[in-house]
Amino acid sequence: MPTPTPILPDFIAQSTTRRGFLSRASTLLAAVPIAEAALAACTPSKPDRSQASATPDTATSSATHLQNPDSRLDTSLHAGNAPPTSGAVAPAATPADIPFHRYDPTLPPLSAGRTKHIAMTIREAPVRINADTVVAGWTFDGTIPGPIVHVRQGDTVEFTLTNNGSIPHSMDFHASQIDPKTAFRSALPGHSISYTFTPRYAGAFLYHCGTAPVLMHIGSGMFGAIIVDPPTPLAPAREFVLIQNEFYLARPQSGIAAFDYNKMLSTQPDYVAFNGGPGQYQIEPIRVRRHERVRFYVVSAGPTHSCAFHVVGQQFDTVYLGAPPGNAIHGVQTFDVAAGGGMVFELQVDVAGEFPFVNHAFGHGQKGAIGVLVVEA
Ligand SMILES: [Cu+2]
Repeated sequence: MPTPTPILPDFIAQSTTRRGFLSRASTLLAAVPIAEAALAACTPSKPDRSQASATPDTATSSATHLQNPDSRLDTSLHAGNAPPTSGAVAPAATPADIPFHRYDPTLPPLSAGRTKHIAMTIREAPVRINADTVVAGWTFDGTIPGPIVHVRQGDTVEFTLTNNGSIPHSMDFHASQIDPKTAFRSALPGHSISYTFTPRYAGAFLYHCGTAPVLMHIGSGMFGAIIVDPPTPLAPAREFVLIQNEFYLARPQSGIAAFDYNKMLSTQPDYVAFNGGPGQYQIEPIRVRRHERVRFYVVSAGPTHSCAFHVVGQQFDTVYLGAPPGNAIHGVQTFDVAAGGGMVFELQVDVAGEFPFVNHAFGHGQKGAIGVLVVEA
């Protein structure tokens, strides 16, 4: 285990209001290089061009003059200015009181109407990822991953992000095609940003915080999936979303593990998980019935590794390489979903049994990227 290092909660109390943040900022930045790096990455050297064309922030002050951060700063950090360890914030909490919540993998139904109003709130929250481990998450809506978003190709998605955290954050929807400097700009604590997009392609897409260092923000829990249906619905199926991610953890302080940025750079995770809980679907499997069509939307959040998705004892009758229903290939044993990518897998099981679904890159499967599909007669 690494040498323990200071965690931000030593400097940040429970309050995450903008006023509280600003009053603490100078002390915080003097003591915590990574927070400084994150803030510096989000502070423009020129006036914010996004103000002219983007939906204005809901709060008004000079603090709103933010521009999209530049993820090239990841490289500069690696080159010599790497932070000591974690950039995560461990909120005040008693780990024993934090229950484990199984992340429901079921694709939520489409809501009515062609305009989808999606709102998320960024919160620093302790999250239990298994029986032994509570992490100091940076979250969308308090969970890792954030909520599953389900829309249709051609919908108008009106998105609002409210930052109740202590440093700037942002949102990058891979289902959008949009000017990232405008839409994916960072929101300071206490502020909101809004933008609108129309998904042009169906499929399984990642969303994530895009504030630099992106590695740290995704690595600290800021990711999720947006599922886009094609105009003509696919065949009826039991539909599940699996988002793979890695956890790189520092030694727990008071029972809560912060995230370890240098470990993220090393790309050797402590855990790899589907939907934020290593092995959670071994403990409580996904259940379907014989002959039901099963559709997995598999998204690799990373921050670094891909997912060689495989179901033991089965083959996928269909894998969509791109937007379904096109680009289908058939009779597939394993297919790799790249970090930052998403793909759609289908199978139909005609025998009852227990079928593990795994990342067949077993160094990652062994670290928790494994679950069980129970097929009942
Ligand atoms: Cu973030």
